[in-house]
Amino acid sequence: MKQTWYREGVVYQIYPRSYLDSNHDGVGDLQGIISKVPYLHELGIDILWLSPVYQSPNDDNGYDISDYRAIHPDFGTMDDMIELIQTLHDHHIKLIMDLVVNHTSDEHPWFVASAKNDPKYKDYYHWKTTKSNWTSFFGGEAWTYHPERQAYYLHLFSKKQPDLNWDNPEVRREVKDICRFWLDLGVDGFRCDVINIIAKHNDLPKGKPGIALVGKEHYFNIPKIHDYLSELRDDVFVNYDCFTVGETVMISPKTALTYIDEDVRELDMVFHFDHMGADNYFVKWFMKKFRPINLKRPLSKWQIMLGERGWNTLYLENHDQPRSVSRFGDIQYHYHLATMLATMIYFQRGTPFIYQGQEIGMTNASFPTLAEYQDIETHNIYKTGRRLGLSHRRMMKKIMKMSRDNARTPMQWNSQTHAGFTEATPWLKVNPNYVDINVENNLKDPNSIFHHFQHIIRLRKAYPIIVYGSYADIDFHHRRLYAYARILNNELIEVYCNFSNKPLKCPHLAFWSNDRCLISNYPLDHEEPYLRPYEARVYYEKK
Ligand code: TEU
Repeated sequence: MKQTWYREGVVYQIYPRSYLDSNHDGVGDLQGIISKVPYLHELGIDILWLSPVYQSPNDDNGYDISDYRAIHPDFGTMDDMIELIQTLHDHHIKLIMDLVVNHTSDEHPWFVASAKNDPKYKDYYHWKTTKSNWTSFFGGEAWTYHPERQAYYLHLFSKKQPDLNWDNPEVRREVKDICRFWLDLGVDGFRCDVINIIAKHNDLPKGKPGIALVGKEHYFNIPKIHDYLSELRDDVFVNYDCFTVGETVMISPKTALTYIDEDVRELDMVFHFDHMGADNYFVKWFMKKFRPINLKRPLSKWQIMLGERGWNTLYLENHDQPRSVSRFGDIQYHYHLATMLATMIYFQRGTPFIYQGQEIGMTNASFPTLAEYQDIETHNIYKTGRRLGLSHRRMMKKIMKMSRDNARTPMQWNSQTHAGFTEATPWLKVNPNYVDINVENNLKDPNSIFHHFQHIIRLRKAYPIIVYGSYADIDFHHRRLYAYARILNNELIEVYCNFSNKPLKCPHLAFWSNDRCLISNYPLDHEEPYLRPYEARVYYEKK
């Protein structure tokens, strides 16, 4: 497979509201991020993905954009943005922006004009005089009546996020202009928000009745999406040294290849969500007990199915998902669990994505009262659940485990007030465990989670086999062991992870000697072929 910087690079995602507040208003900002570029450089990352910093009424924390070419004053100014790009590039770090173009804010001038039936903008969105039965990702109906236009408009997310009409060539022209604007400013690519649902069936017909996302068959991966994305690629992306990663919801590897196959390349890689279903029935609010096999099965499937045809993204967390250490194992083994999970995922084939705070093992905040949550999805789902007759207690249990705010609490820099994130009142409460779990402690301790992440990143740079080697499972049906091999020419890597809080007998280890071990999360002080709780080991051999 062709070698490219975005395959070899490690990406770090920043949720700007929660990174670092430099001007004491309780909200993270661009100057805060700029001051931490040396920290990112020390960690060793190559690419930064910035969640939205554009002008927005913040109904969905910036995923509702009202001006694609302006920075929200909460975050700073365009000059700050230019300074950030420059500072990152000076440290050899590239930048990708969040491209949110399935919808805009209802306060975007296009929508305001569209609602007035302005001839230029009237077809920028999806309008209907009668609503259908489609439901929204955030719970509730996907259509809202607009009195001015006397019609319903479609919104697959909140009612302040009307969906753009991609059938309109003017909408596509606007999106291309926005992409060029940012690429010309020096950004190196985009993370494309919910990109596999931007195309909608022409007539927006009635959806098949179901419990979640009624109407989805009329917009998930429908054929014309490929016309839109190939147009974007040919008219914009091929002219720049940039890359795109699509956020593609509910997608199989086979369908993913229709976007990312080497011969198609409408997108360079996609995020899938199959492994995010390891503790739920694919709608996160329908929770079930976590079983390692339910994480291993989808991860392995994607490794094998994409094979030499497509490129994987490797992630366990982002701003929409609960913290991985609170989800995928026994948190009593915090250090070993966090480092085992990182070893398990980042030695696979693909581009690693680290979400802010994951490198120090940040955990779910699990706030016990609804008022402590800010997220619109959390509040909407609470209302929907209560309307369906679920008790307050039951809903809070779900929210404490699955709310997106679990991953959005401020970054924990040190053990001072508000974790060093702000001197004001933070927009979302800090997780009280910041006293122990923070960057300062991690940097001091040579055996910290941070240093384990740093070590993995260095190894990925030193051993191309970790990036480009092929993948094969070892002992696939084992329920507590996740083991796999990577192979490139005459080189071999084997990864062994104990996904349990008990010692695990692992006869394979007998074939390896300690001096072949590249990285582990326990001292290598015993010869017995077993793995300790949440132990991870990686061996390397060149024939
Ligand atoms: O997320 C899309 C998406 O599928 C999520 O809404 C998901 O269903 C939910 O977060 C699971 O809890 C993207 C963004 O990442 C998210 O932050 C936005 O809210 C959403 O699009 C709308 O732009």
